Amino acid sequence: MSAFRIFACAICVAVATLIGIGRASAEDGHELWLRYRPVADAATAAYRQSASELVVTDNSPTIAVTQAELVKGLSAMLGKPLPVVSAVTQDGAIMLAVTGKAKVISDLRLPVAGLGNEGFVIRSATWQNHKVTVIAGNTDVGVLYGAFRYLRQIQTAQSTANLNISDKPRVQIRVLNHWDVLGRGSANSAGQSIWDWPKLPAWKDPLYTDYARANASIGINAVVPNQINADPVMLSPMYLRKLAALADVLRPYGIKMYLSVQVTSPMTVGGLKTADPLDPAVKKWWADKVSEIYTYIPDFGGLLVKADSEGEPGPQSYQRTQADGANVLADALKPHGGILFWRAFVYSNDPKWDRVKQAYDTFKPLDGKFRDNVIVQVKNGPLDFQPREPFSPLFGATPKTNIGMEVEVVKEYLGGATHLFYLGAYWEEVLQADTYAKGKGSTVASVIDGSVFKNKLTGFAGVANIGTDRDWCGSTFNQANWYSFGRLTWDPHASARAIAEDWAAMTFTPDKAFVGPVVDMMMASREADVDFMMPLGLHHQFATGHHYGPEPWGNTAGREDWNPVNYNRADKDGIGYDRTTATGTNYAGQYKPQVAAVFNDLKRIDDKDLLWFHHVSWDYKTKAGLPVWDDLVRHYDRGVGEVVAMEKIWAEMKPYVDTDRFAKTTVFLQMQEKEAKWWRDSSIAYFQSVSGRPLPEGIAPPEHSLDWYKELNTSLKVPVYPF
Ligand code: BDP
Repeated sequence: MSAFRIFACAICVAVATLIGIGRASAEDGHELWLRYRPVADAATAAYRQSASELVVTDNSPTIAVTQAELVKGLSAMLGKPLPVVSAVTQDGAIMLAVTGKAKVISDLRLPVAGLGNEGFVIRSATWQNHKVTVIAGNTDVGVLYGAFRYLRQIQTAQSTANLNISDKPRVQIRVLNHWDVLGRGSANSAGQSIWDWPKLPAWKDPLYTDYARANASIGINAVVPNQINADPVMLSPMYLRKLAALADVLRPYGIKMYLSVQVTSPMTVGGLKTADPLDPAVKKWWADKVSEIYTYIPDFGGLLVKADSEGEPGPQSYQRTQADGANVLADALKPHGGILFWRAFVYSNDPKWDRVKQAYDTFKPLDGKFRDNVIVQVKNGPLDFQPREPFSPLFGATPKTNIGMEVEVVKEYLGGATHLFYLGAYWEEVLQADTYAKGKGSTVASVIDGSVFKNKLTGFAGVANIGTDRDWCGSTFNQANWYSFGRLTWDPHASARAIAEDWAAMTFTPDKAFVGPVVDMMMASREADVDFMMPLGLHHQFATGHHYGPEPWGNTAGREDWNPVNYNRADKDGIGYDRTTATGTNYAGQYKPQVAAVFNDLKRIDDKDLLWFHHVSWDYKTKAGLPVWDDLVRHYDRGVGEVVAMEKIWAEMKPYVDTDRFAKTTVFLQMQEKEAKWWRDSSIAYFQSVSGRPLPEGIAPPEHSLDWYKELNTSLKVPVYPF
């Protein structure tokens, strides 16, 4: 390029910047909600007044990363480098203060006593004749969380004057489960694994640091990096070294390393003849192996186990209980302060056994039998991350067992990367559901935060949706699911709408004209997918081969526990799965009487749960006053309409969004509309073929024949967009 052209280009850029062209410049989403774009001009002066310098007197690795984050964020947002000093020199100083190390905490009598190890106080005050803002915690990790909270204040256009914020997590272990396979692939649509195992421990990809920052900013403090169907090689010294290197990167951010293991490891790794949990040699093997892990990672968090499920071996093979299986590992972890997550996702494919009853039937009788360092990890619903499930009846059923919740942050069954589906709205519905475990108000949130049964140990796990895509999650709106997961693990009682508002402001712009409509769209997005996928309580209607797209006709010999027809139970007379106490499988009876009474009673049950609990005739009138056939078809159709409505809202947001992220979301919504039609039309075609009913008035016939949709599914071997 000639000197003249370079000069001319420079002028163009300068002019463009001056007149504002390029303000909505291209972004690839990699910065997530930590973009730290300059605040609106009018607000800068006030923010600068309370952020003139950063006072740091401690030099732990966590304080170092806290300092780096504040310098990065505040300098960028306020358009002025933030000086770091070791004592207050002017008004507007921000002070980082750890209990026992900073006099300012006792001088100002900051209320740190009840904050625990991870809480913080942010207080505006006058100290040594200067106006200051103190970010204080009992530990440096508390201060780190406080720093992110302070940054959020500016990112969401809130004032930083007169601050008096105090917060602490309500759940202890807030963990991401990466279902990543070792070859860098990922099960369940989360993209390629971010863990570059082949190059660890020598090469620590900078991506890990950004990953840790993002997690710390939303309170996540634990990570299981490997597949739930665990590869035993993870327990080898070679992989433990890799794991230790990763743990070193995550540690300053308050994140502990956990590991998923198979119960047969004593055989596959240790060469023993059995993995019977009560065998003394097996006990010793686990104790030794766990001690070995701690030599690599002294603050190792603990283990996660999937047993007796989907081909994974477990204690049942030795006629032992789940508690026997768990306790041998818990005992091995106990001397080191380690925790065991033992999953309740246990089921067999015996067609006589209603699959949704199995976890409760297996675990309820074992209440009180698990060691105190065990958390039984229960999926939010009793089946498998479907668009809507009633909350698992295990929540609230076991007063003497630590129960943690597991959700899928990855949208394995919910449209993969593309659909705009804000899971915060889904999880809030589950968390706010009342178990009646100790009378009214015993919500699932109160069970898992330990308040209902006074548990000393609490946990909340999410299956990560994070991969090597530039935007981490495959789509910008999937980032909202990572974000809201973290925030809900910190406070399961929090409002999904308020979290979405913060996310939208930080990820795009705090402009109310943007945040308002976008958050409305996010909150409505959940019901849209329920409507076009599985309305009125239908469940497990996806293609069983790859979990993507509809297959209500699916019926493979020998897989009664997976077959969609076994769940919709549609025939010429009616539809729905009878799980009532009087005439069905009595799954409803696993809930407390106040809850069971509603689910059992056609008069009281909400339409949204109808076909989960009842088999009704096609003429049965729903609460909407329509025959169930008509109502079903209208829901499918409404779902498509809801996606079209989202497309319209998004189109109006163009002035607020950079070109690339705007374009990607636009295309994804178009894809979602096509898929919504696919779900609607193929489901209507199938149920019409079974019921023989005419289409309700005003509903257009399916675009293709049922055979066409069946043919499409046979050609889809993996989850791919087929249009
Ligand atoms: C199912 C997933 C499968 C997991 C299983 C689990 O499709 O890959 O292994 O859940 O939770 O939904 O273990």
